[in-house]
Amino acid sequence: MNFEHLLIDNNDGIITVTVNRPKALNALNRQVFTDLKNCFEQYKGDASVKGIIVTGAGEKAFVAGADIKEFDGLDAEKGQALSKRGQDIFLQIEEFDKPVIAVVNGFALGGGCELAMACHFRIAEENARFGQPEVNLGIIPGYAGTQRLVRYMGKGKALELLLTADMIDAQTALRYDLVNYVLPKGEGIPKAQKIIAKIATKAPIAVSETIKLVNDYYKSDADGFAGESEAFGRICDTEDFKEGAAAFVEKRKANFKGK
Ligand code: DAK
Repeated sequence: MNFEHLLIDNNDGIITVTVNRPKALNALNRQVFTDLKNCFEQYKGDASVKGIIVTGAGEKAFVAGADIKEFDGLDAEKGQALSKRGQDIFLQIEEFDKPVIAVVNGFALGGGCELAMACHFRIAEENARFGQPEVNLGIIPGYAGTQRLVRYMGKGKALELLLTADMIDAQTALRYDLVNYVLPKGEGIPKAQKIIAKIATKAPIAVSETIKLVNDYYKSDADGFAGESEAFGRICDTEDFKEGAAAFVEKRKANFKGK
């Protein structure tokens, strides 16, 4: 499938999705959302896919926010519907069954920071800048920024960023637990590829159940402890569990099949 604003690279099952509107600093217009939705739908359940890296095209930006030039003509009803649509698409990313890593290679502002936060974790390159500047525009985050920012850095730091609209640099994002690594420019994608390749050697069902359970931690209606026990039971019935245990005893590498 071709996408208007996404570049796709498939490197032995590690998919790099590059938001490609560099002249607008990769701002998220409606078509980018549609492309992201179709892209994650296409790869979900594809056994050949090991994981997805999300990044931005050009030298300056990961994604500099929602496309401000599309804000005209919004009213309460349209605004709520658009917010829900964006949240649902970002949830689709968060609930993807393989690892999704954001490589933040420049500005990640507003919707861009929200996109990065929907990924399972984040690698920042040195020029990364994070912020939720919505209050400058008279709005609030609409793609779950008020929720996910608090999860990563806690209430005090999140509120300071949300209310001041200040940007933080990559090192501060590391201190705030928003990113896992800060690397020199150009080293983010190789690092993400290495992590995804490592995860791809593990049992796929165990990986997808773990992602789901960790996501459940943040859902008020999910009983994570019960969910873990149920998933553990299901996993005991898998061929991969038998293979993993047998490989350990036989002192060899496990050959997992995702069954
Ligand atoms: N939208 C559209 N165009 C953008 C853009 C954006 N968010 N950010 C940058 N651009 C465009 C600029 O207009 C400029 O285009 P031309 O003028 O050349 O045509 C080009 O990208 C290069 O930008 P600059 O010339 O400004 O580049 P600088 O290096 O000087 O500055 C900057 C970089 C990132 C500091 C600056 O571009 C900037 O402040 N950009 C805006 C950042 C921002 O405020 N982003 C929006 C955050 S609020 C919603 C739900 C959620 C949201 C909205 C609605 N609904 C449910 C309806 C979320 C809102 C946000 O994301």
